[in-house]
Amino acid sequence: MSCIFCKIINGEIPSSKVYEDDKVLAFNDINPVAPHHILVIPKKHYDSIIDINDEDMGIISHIHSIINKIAIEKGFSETGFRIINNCGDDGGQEVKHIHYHILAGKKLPLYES
Ligand code: IU
Repeated sequence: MSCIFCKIINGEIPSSKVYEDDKVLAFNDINPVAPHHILVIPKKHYDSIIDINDEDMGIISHIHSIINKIAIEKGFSETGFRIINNCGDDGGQEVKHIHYHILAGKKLPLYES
């Protein structure tokens, strides 16, 4: 198993945990691009959204409910924040284990093209 995020999930590689339950893990990004930069990932490996079938799509709803929880707990819900899911090479996805970025703590620039 070579997936680096799977190794973070099973504790082979340490992470700065923000939240964990039986289905998801949230941790601080090692290379933050904003004052707060958190990644939320499912514990089950999927390369990207394209690999999640209708039956398993509930995990995306769960991830979003955890993003809400984190945003409220950390106060991002007051100031605003951004959720990003890069998908595939052209989408800028470097780690092929689906993950949602939460960016907060500054006024974020509008999208780059
Ligand atoms: P991307 O959407 O695949 O481009 O984002 C991958 C993110 O994973 C990126 O922000 C990295 O800094 C982050 N990351 C990490 O937090 N810990 C790691 O061990 C590795 C990447 I590799």
